[in-house]
Amino acid sequence: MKTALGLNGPNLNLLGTREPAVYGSQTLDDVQALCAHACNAHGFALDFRQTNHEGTLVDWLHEAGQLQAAGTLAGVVLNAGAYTHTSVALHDAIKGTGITLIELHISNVHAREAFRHHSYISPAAKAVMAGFGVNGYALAIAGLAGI
Ligand code: CA2
Repeated sequence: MKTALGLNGPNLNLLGTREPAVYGSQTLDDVQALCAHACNAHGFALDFRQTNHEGTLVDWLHEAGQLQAAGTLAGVVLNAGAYTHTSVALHDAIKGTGITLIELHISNVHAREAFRHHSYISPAAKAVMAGFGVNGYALAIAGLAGI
């Protein structure tokens, strides 16, 4: 069975506690349950994580690269949070590992502040998903199943 890796960056542990108009009212635990359901439907195992640290995300992307090399990675769904807009290190890690990765945003970043319009992740990603709320995670997992 292949593994889908759900990686979440800074402040996403706050989901469901503030800014419900932007991010909805579901918690990250709810999102994990939603992803587990989607993975079950598509025959994937789920590995779901969150960190507030950029280097930890880089380490996890390298881990994903090892799974990909072993043929056991379905793909990565990455919500890099604000690091999306700042991190050359994440860009390089995705490029360097050659992993299949979907960039995900809960909100439609293009309808928000200008500083959220640029992504260092997009040029290295297979696909980009934004604006579907937390249900976008399930849609992204379905997308991995179709690749
Ligand atoms: O829309 C998304 O998923 C974002 O990746 C979320 C990031 C933001 O910096 C990106 O521009 C778009 C922020 C995640 C912080 O999430 C919070 C949730 C509830 C309360 C406070 C922050």
